[in-house]
Amino acid sequence: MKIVDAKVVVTSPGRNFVTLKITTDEGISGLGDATLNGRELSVASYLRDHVAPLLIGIDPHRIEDTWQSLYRGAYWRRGPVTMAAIAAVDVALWDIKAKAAGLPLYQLLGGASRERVGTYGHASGQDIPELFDSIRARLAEGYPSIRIQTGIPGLKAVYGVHTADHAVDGAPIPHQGARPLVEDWDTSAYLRHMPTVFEAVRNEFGPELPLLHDAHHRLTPIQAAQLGKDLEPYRLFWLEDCTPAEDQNALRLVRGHTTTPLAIGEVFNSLYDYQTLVSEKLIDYVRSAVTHFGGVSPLRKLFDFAAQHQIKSGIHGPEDISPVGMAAAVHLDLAIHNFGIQEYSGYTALTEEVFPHAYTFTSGYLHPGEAPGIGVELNEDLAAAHEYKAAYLPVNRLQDGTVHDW
Ligand code: GCO
Ligand code: MG
Repeated sequence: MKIVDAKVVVTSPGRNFVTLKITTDEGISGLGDATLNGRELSVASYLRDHVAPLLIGIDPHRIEDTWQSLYRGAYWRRGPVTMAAIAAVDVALWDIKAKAAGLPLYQLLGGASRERVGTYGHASGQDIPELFDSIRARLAEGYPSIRIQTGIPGLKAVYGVHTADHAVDGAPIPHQGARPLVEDWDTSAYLRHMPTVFEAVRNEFGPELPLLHDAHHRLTPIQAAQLGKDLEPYRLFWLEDCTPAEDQNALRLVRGHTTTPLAIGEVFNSLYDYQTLVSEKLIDYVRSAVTHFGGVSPLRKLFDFAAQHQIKSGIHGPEDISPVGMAAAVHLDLAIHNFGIQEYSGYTALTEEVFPHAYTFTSGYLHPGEAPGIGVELNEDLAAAHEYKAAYLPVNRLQDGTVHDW
């Protein structure tokens, strides 16, 4: 079999998605997700201008060799743009291999290790009553675990909370326009407020509901240690991205002070970003997405490395991973032994129409389905009818105007 075409499709059925479609001389084609929120066209160019020409004529079955040649052959290593592009190639080749074998991808990854994939959904509110309503809505949808985010008294717009500019579940929709939205931040107010939120939620919903929270990279190590300690009575499933993720050493200090489980890694794009974190057991969950980590091949290696240290998976699954990237994630989730949880907040009806898929979401649990490959199609006509729209993620500033991590 030989690759005869590699085409990049950029579409915006509500938000932007970048999809790679690889076609072979035997008529089998594969899809990969290359969406990098707020920087979509850079990945599209990297793929179109630098990667697609290298794919023509090669044997699509040689997944590892292709991955290594794209990674090592560029000389310039890692980075979100490069690794999202390589991820799209890797997933499209796995899709082709599994279709050629007539099997769903999870069978090629070792087969099912469980019956279904547990998820967490997003609940948020400007205040506690609104948060309670949102938690009740997620529970009614069947979610077994829930991430909670709230507004902070005195702040106008906070990450993860429903406002006019955020989706109903609190997932950030990049601001469509020439400049990013500016949000505001006050770490002391946040650190005072969050324990009161968890106390209220535990009082209302009891001790058993698994609760998660995302600090979105905003704390120093000592602040994160304090928050972890303050939240210990409420037994979180995880505290996510408590410090800016690129500083692996910061987690030593946090870990030394708290038993609150820690999750990190949605912005990582290579196994090397996890070397210290995993080998020193500084975290409990690895958060990388197939789409931003170079694909199924390297993410499988990360999970096997993490398993040796009793660390579990928690694949990043926001709405800015397309259904193609989500499907690849669900195949991995079903196959690996050290599965932890899958983030899932669903898609708009139009996105579902652009990407019809075999995976199912039933009462809080995902299953990849039995269609050969990753089980996702691309409706190219509908995709073409919804053109790319320039969009930015917000920028975060302290009240004196200083830029802070968003
Ligand atoms: C999450 C993430 C997302 C990111 C988004 C950025 O835990 O789901 O933090 O909400 O902010 O993916 O594009
Ligand atoms: Mg996050």
